[in-house]
Amino acid sequence: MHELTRRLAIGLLASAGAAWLSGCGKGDAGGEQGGAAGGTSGGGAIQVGFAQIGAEGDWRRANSASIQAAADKRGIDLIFVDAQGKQENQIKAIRNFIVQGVDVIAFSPVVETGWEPVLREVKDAGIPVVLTDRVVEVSDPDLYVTFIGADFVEEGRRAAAWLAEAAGGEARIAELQGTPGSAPAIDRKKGFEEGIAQHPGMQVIKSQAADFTRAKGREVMESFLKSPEGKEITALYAHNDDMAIGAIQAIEEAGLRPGVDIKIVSIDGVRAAFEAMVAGKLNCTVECNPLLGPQLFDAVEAIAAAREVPRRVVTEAVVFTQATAAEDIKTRQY
Ligand code: GYE
Repeated sequence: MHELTRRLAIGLLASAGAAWLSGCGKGDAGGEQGGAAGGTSGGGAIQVGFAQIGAEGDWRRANSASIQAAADKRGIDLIFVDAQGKQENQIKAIRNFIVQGVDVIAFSPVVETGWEPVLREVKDAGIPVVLTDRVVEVSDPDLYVTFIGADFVEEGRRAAAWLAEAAGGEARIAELQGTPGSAPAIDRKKGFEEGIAQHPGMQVIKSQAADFTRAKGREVMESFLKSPEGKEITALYAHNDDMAIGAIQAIEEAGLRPGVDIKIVSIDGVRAAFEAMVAGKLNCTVECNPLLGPQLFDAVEAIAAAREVPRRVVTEAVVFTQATAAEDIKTRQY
């Protein structure tokens, strides 16, 4: 067991994290096989394995850049894996991190379910887990230390509240959902439905997954517009900006004016959304901050120093509209 692992072990035993070490020690699972990677971390730097979902859009790219920059700045030895949108790749990466004997494993789970077996292996190896951006659904709360990310249900509620106000409580809505089974798709749908439930004149008449990408957003919106109900659509709610931007193209191709004939609200607050608002094509975006690197490594460093870590760190949701977009864009960081 190298120095940091030992400190971690002592720290965790002294805190609520003791459960991780109840099985075999970390050294048993990965110590000997850790090879060069284990040695690096033994030199003093904290070694973190991060399994990213992929690079599906602007939000995700900003999120990855933030994590890599924060690791660099703090001298964290980061092993960053891009799982290309596949849960099986994330699970593979996590298993490799166990073999490498990293100090902390962090990841953004592509979907909510199906993590219990691999997280048990991580727990048995005595490695603490930090979730960023998306949460997992597990029966054992000790399978991760903390979850850092936004309240997606609240984002959905805010999108609904903005639309209800802007549309005077009357709208025939098309919804573009995120990746099926992902926390943001499930929760943003739920929050939005809650929000419009108070307005009988607001109804979702079309709803389909478009995987958080521009290409899919465009394709699905095109099919919505061509469907029998297409002409009735007065508003679009997209679970992220990228899908809204793809949909804007489909709306223009159909000879309609996005932002005017169809009011559009989406979530993320990426630069391209502000550009679309300045151009009058997107009406509103609810910010979901992807710059989670500093908070992730605050948690990692606290775990390594055996300090208390909050179970949940929530990032704020701010609503931005066309009214201030030209000013706001000047200070956007992503
Ligand atoms: O909204 C979307 C990305 O999990 C909050 O994932 C994240 C979402 C984000 O693909 O753009």
